Amino acid sequence: ARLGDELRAAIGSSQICLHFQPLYTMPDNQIAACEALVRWNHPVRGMIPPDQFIGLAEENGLIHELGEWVLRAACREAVCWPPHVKVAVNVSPVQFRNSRFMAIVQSALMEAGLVPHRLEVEITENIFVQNSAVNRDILRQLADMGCSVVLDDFGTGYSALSYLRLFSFQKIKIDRSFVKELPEKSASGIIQAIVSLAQSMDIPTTAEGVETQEQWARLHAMGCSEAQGFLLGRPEPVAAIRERLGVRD
Ligand code: G
Ligand code: G
Ligand code: MN
Ligand code: NA
Repeated sequence: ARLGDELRAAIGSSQICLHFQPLYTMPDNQIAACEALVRWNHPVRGMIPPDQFIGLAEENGLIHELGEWVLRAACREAVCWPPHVKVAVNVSPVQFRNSRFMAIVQSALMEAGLVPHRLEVEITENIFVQNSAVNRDILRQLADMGCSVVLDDFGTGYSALSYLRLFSFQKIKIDRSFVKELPEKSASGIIQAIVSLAQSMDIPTTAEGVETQEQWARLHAMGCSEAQGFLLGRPEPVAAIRERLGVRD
């Protein structure tokens, strides 16, 4: 409960900030997008990683406030970047339960002056677990607005393949747990199957967690569209990502 109270106070303060990690096109290595990853620099505990407070925020409802802050801050940052670079924002399925969710997205874009096609909304497969009619409707509305809807961490969650047909996605991110095992044979098989499935639906794929040149080469050979990972770029603070993008202040 204490950490929850501290999180409530931290949202909107300088303790919470965004880092960004680039997604590179394959094979020509251009930055296609940067993913916003939230950070909590706690005055006593130091840097708390998101997997230690996103779950808490989902439980106590603070994810609505935190998620709205992330969305607005990410859109404001992205307007400073070259216009071909998109911004990817992780959205918790819990945020979809807020009836104001679509209004918040629209307002974040408007306020920042960011065109909708520069926003990629990353959602995990957990989205399929509850209330799929409502969720499907929200994904459809996001896509109709011009945003990209991205299925994150694909292959780890609850998704049946049929969901890929029922929901519309503009991109699929292959979970890093598979990429990590490359070139091991069963991981190769799974990745190849995901890429082929996505290609058959005209959906591009991003491989997450690319750490070695060999992994990169294999993913390219398998037809992956984008790569993200420590080989290419770690999550970095705003100033570093601007420098990477050649933004002059
Ligand atoms: O940043 P890190 O590399 O440690 O991310 C760990 C996890 O936290 C990832 O699964 C990522 O998707 C999630 N995460 C990071 N930032 C956000 C955010 O702003 N909102 C949500 N819902 N999840 C996030
Ligand atoms: O689930 P999501 O993809 O949103 O999570 C992003 C998380 O993955 C962040 O915590 C980020 O630091 C981490 N990450 C990004 N690239 C790599 C990588 O190449 N290797 C490892 N081990 N983690 C990575
Ligand atoms: Mn993500
Ligand atoms: Na992911």
